[in-house]
Amino acid sequence: MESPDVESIRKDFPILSTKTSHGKQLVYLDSAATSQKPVQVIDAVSDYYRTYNANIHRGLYDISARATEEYRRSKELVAEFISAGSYNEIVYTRNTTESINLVALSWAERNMKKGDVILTTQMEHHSNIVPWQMLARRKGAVLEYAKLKGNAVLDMEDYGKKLEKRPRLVAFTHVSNVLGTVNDAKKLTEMAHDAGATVVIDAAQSVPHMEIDVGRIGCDFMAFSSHKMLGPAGIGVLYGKEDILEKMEPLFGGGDMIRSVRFDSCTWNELPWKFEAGTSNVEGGIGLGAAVEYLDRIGISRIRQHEIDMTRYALGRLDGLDGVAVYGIGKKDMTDSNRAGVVSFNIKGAHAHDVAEIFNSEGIAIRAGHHCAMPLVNEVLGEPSVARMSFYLYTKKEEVDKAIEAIAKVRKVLRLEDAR
Ligand code: C6P
Repeated sequence: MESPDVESIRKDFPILSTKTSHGKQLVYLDSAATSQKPVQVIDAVSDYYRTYNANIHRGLYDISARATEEYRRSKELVAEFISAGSYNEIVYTRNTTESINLVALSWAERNMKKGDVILTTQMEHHSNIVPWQMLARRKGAVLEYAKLKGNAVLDMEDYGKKLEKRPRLVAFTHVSNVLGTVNDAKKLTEMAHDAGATVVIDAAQSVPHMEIDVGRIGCDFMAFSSHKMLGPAGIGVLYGKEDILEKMEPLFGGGDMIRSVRFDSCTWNELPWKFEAGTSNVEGGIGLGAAVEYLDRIGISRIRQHEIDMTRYALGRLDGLDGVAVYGIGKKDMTDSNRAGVVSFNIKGAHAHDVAEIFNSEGIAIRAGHHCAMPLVNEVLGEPSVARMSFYLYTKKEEVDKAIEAIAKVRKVLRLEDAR
């Protein structure tokens, strides 16, 4: 597949030509935390504020009608992007976290009871652990974690064994934000359905980076965030199968989510509006729509291929570096389908926070810490923290090279030569 033209893509991202406080060219290797935004998204939000800022679903005048139409259109774009049946299945929330909590507080609250099992995995972000722990506490349900194999991939045998407990709900991440491991979402979903479970997929790290077809995967719910896919922060998506969303109760009550209200009763609005109480994040929706159009124009499969290339290149350059531990699937086991553009590492003798600070002095933005996956980082990998670089459509090989050079600088500054 033809690679995207990274140099011309980079011209769309104003931030990538800025310098950091150290006078260095910004090298942004933290797209798993949040992506940068192209001018097309910035302009779409600015255009809304400048030319048709109005509340939606309310005004009987031109600019409100236009805002309403653009907001609705963004849902159509998102629905098409993940091959949902229609935009009725696209509920806007604040982020992935809120989307998962919506499932926990609405669907699970009504459909789960004492003793029911919730199955998740050991490679989850806190967003896909804490809501289930809270639910388990409220309901007296039991939370189980499928183990990892070789600290890198899901142990399918253990997953299968835990499914024998016939969980009511299975919640797993499509891509780990620490290991970069890509789970086989379709297979995990099929197995969970065979065991009678409802399936929630945390797709925060997959929807921005790879082709997603919710119909093919077959999941019941999928959660993701706009800010990780070139769109604005403060808006996220909960995809839900229409028949399931229809049966669910709204989480919040108020304006816009109702059809009619009397002093003694009310009825709900149709999907997806029944889950969106109060004034919406209109600019967020419009920006997300522009982000999806941008991703579509470049082509998500080409973006995925570029990230595979960057990841292979980074793993190759890290391979064999003295005193550097790399987490997740290694270079020799990496295939075109099992790893995403997230590479976590540690330098022996250096705390990951020191590593990130020294990288910063070179203008390189990476993340260090537990990455909101404390059970995975602390209890499975046995590390207090890890450093992480992550890639996107605008990442260049030269930037990976700079990161590799920065590793040498870390060793020099911290005088680690003797620690080999
Ligand atoms: N991970 C990272 O640096 P929100 O914050 O709701 O937009 O996304 C939460 C979330 C859920 N699942 C996965 C797999 C994630 O990676 C994230 C966000 C960021 O890794 C911030 S902690």
